[in-house]
Amino acid sequence: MLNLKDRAIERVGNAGQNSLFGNAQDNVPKGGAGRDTPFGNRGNDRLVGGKGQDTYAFEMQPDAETNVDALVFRSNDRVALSDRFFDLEQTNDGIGKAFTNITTGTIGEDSRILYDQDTGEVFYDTDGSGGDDAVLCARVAGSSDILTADGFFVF
Ligand SMILES: [Ca+2]
Ligand SMILES: [Ca+2]
Ligand SMILES: [Ca+2]
Repeated sequence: MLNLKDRAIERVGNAGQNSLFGNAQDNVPKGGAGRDTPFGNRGNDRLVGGKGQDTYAFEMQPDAETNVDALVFRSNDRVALSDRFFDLEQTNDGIGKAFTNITTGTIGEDSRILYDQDTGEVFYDTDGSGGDDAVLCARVAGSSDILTADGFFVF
């Protein structure tokens, strides 16, 4: 494990499995080869998994101004959502009905994670089709692969 909490510098993993921790600044953790888990922490981070099946962790309070991370996705990468800040249930199908692709689908009462396929934006919506606004959490960059419910899990 590389623990890199101190400064807003680039964090770089090696060929093994790395957990890379950012801090409250805007960080660019880079996993390199291997199955990595970049954690941005607060700040508008750029998370780069690199080669291998990587996991992008959403482990802090969503905030559309101070915590929107760019996820440099490659195919088969996944997103992990902390149950401290995301009120979601793990299902056999990732997060199941809580996931809605708003480019192709309609927001329902169970929708929590909204994905705009055209812009790559990912939002958290605490009440789906209810009146509360969705909060921008991340932008997916680097892959034209389309996110689906089973690309997410809760931890
Ligand atoms: Ca962040
Ligand atoms: Ca950060
Ligand atoms: Ca990697």
